Amino acid sequence: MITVLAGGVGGSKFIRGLANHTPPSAIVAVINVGDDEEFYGLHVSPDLDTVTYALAGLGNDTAGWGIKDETFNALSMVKTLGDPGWFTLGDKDLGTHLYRTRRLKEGASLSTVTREITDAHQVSVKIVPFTDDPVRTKIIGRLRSNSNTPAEHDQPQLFSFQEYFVKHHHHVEISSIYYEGADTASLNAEVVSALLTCEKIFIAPSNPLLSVGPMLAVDRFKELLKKRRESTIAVSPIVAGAAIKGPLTDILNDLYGEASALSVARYYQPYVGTFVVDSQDSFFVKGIRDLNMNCVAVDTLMFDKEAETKLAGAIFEL
Ligand code: FO1
Repeated sequence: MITVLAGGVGGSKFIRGLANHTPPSAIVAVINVGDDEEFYGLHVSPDLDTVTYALAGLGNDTAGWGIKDETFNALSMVKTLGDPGWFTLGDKDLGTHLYRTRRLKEGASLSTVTREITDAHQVSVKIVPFTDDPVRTKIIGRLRSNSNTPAEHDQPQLFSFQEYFVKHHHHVEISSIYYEGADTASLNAEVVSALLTCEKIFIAPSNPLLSVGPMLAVDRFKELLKKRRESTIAVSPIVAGAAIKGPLTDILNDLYGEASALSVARYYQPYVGTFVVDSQDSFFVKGIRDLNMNCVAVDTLMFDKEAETKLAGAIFEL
């Protein structure tokens, strides 16, 4: 059995590739909940949904989130009624949030509801939230002048993850990231046993600070990962100094002054025994080995399903 730690887009492609190399039921995908937020009174779990839809063959692969061939009739009605509607929820996707919200209100845990949803879609990869407790990524920073909205304040503001990522298109100069709720969150029993008993732990090429950071903010999770460092392999989400998708380049530059595979390796150093960089970054291999990590360079860009499978195969052989 293998455990994969992942967030949204980078995670779902990587997991899909792994499922072509090992029985999907032997994969436990431990997924981020830091992006979860309530919209229109409904609990939305973007990373859990992105991975579920991708593995169920329902995902909108172009956008990287939501359901393909979607309509947005309900959203246009709430906009007519005056709601800003900046978070685009499709009609079929709303069905997921209606179901999840009802079940949570009935007292079911997020992991129970996630299992009901994945069973209904016949997804055999075990997709579990890393915690059933509310851990939420908060961004503290200032709106960049080149964002779509003029800078509102000189002082840093607090944004929810989705305000930062979607409402402001991550045009925010980040001064810090805070994982609200991480100090009191407990891990799922399933997550603890997966981390302790699995053969290997793979960290998908997801955004380390936004997708794995919330998990590392929970002390118990950190402890468990440190115990399994030699069996843990991470794939760099930064290739040739740029993120494949999303705001990681800006975040690393804002927080660490550089955006490179090396800066990601440093972030993972206490938890990861082997770091995989893209072949374009092979000159970092020596510097990363000096961090007491194994390091290999392979083609990590998952531009199509074949590349996804190839990357997963290369990781399995390590
Ligand atoms: N990302 C956007 O950039 N714009 C959106 O309007 C948007 C809506 C949305 C609805 C449901 C969902 O599950 C994800 C959605 N995302 C949207 C992506 C979301 O912001 C994720 O958190 C990111 O993919 C990062 O993981």
